[in-house]
Amino acid sequence: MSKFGITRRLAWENARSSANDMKPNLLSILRSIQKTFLCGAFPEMNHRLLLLVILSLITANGFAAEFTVGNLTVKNPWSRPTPPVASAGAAYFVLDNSQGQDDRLLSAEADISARVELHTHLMDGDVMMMRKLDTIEVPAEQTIAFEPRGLHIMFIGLEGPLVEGETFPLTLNFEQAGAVTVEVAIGQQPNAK
Ligand SMILES: [Cu+2]
Repeated sequence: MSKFGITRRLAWENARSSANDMKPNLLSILRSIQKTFLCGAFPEMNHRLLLLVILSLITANGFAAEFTVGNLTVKNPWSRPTPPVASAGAAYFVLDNSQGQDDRLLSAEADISARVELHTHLMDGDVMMMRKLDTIEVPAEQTIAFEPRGLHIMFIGLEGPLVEGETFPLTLNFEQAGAVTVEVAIGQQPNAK
């Protein structure tokens, strides 16, 4: 929130100083027209818009989560809610190795299912198939997206449904960086950053 406030203030001051340089001062004329028509005619609408912007920022920030181990950062781990009868689920995140060395994801652990596997999707002819991987390469200076229809952590034999709004711990074991336990948020896919 504070970051946004500073950015907005800078943008406002830049706009104001460039407006001062203008002769004739078109921007201030435009602004007074905007003030008359927007703020004068629809004051409530402007307040509602501002509230919406603030709320969406709070929500976006509320979802942002980062977990660091060594030079690796796991960003925004999330999982889709599952229906009560589902026997499998998946977790996704962004794995940032932009500062690191070559590494390898060896395994994942969670106590929400009988088995936890590393998976990817591959095209088999026209059909997209899931494939179990023994390990996942994490090259230096790269960011890898675990996402629907791509790499994911697979939970097979769920103990219970994954409920929207809840979280669960997931441990990722890396060859170089070691183990990191992240908190997976069950819900919709967070905005990519
Ligand atoms: Cu899978």
